Amino acid sequence: MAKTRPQSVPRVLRDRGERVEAALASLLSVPDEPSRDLYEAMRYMVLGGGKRLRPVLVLLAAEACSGSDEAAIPAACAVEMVHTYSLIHDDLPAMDDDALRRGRPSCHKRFDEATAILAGDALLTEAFGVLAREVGDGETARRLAAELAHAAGAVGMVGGQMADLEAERTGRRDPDLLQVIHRRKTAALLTASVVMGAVAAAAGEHLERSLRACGEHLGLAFQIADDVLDASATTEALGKTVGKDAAADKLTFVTLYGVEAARRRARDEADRAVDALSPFGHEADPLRDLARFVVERTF
Ligand code: GRG
Repeated sequence: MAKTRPQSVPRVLRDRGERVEAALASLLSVPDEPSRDLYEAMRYMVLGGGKRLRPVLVLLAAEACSGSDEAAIPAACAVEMVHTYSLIHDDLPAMDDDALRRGRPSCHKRFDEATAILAGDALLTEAFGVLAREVGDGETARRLAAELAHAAGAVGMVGGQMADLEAERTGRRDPDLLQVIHRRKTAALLTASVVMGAVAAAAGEHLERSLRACGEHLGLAFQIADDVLDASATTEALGKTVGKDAAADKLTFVTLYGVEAARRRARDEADRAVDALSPFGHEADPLRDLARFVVERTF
């Protein structure tokens, strides 16, 4: 029998991404009540493009553990809601002050600042509502919520954003600080994505530990590649403003080590992410391919 050809990564992202998008559209249907504008803003950002990397990681990690997509979909949606909230708030004038996101006007430009703040708040809250309502088993829902809260909060993404702002204010240039910022601000949520896939699939401690290690390396690889793209890609290709790191003299792998060294480090982290998947068989191949893709991507 002819061997089935593996799907290319962009196709995996598109197929699984569409599944997640359909679930998100249904979870965020617009109610017939006064807060319609709020839902419009939430839907504008959540359903407005994006690579869907984090929710697809949830699904691929679950598949690597022989779990079903169906069981992992609520976790995938919750992660994408938290990620989208972070993008909305990151674009605000008090943060990165960016007018473009996912190839369209950012949320506060399309609506207004107050609506954007509230849309972000509502998405963050709704993410935990989805886990509480849509995950059948109570203990699994509790573990998913704990993992997501840890990754998104003060010791994770929000803490990383704070450290990033402080580095900008103080002008501190320190490789250790850079690692802390990248691990918290970006890698924490990517790590949570693969761990949540394992939890949704009831994979057990051993596989969960391997996926956590994979996520930590993949998360760092992703952010270093993002630093490289900011210095080398176009605004059209990325759908967000490029060249901001150099303009603001931000602390990144590129501003600290240069583009070529940053590329090498990103590839090294991606290799480590793949190595961490050694306990898995072929069912983890899409995850391995995605880890490699993260550093070779052009968007
Ligand atoms: C709470 C006021 C307040 C603000 C929070 C949490 C936060 C602000 C910011 C989070 C930090 C952040 C946005 C990190 C950037 C990580 C990153 C590279 C995002 C881009 O991810 P992609 O490329 O985006 O996967 P798409 O659009 O494809 O989903």
